[in-house]
Amino acid sequence: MTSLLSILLLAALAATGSTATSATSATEASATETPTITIYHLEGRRSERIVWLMEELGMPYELVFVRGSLAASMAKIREVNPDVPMAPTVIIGDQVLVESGAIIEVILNRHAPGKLQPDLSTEDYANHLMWMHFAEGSLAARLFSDYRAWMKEPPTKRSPLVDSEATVQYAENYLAKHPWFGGAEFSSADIMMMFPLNVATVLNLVDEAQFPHVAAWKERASARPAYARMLAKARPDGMIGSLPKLPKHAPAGPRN
Ligand SMILES: N[C@@H](CCC(=O)N[C@@H](CS)C(=O)NCC(=O)O)C(=O)O
Repeated sequence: MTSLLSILLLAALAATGSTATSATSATEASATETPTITIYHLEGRRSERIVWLMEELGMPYELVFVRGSLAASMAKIREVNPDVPMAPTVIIGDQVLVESGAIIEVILNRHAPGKLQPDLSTEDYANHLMWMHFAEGSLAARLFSDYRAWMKEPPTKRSPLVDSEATVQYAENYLAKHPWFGGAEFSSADIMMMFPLNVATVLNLVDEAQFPHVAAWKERASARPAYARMLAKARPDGMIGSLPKLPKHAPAGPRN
């Protein structure tokens, strides 16, 4: 991942020299007493998840990044999190946290009980939690390891192991039967899944046309007003410093 970000940062460095730190807050205030939540952000990256979450909840937050420069935004992250400078880095009160899924769970469980998670007793809850973890633990992990390998050497056949296509197919199969990754209702699992499912198609790890339910879900999720507010605040100039698309992914078909 470090070398990936180096590529990404180099691309960003070549792109622009704008330097404005943006601070923003959602329109509605949280009912509960919540410490200041500060999101250290890289445009177009996983820190969008926390911005989207806060916009869905209508809770206030501070957003820190340098518009148009991933390198300068990363320098801001390093100031508060020199050991593992990653986006998102979030400061809640005086606690510095990484891992988007854990950050989301802390915010929901402490400050927004009953919101964006199915009830604990339901089958949907177990699916929701599985997708919360699948997003990083299996999907993003497979996508970025295939990306690295296939950039070096274009694949000629599928791996017998669970690969990018298998992980996206698993999401497709679930969405064929459920509207959201939390089952019946939109939940924070949908927020977690958007980044890697965009990576999968934008970087050409899989063919978009093979996954119509994923495509329809992306449209539904990105039509939410909170998603549009997130984009306006967290990606004001669109995507910057993108990694190059893979020239070729593994051919579809059986994995053996
Ligand atoms: N599993 C972490 C991944 C965080 C992560 O790798 N973020 C990327 C940007 S999308 C990053 O900051 N990479 C910097 C690096 O790996 O050096 C999460 O979900 O928050």
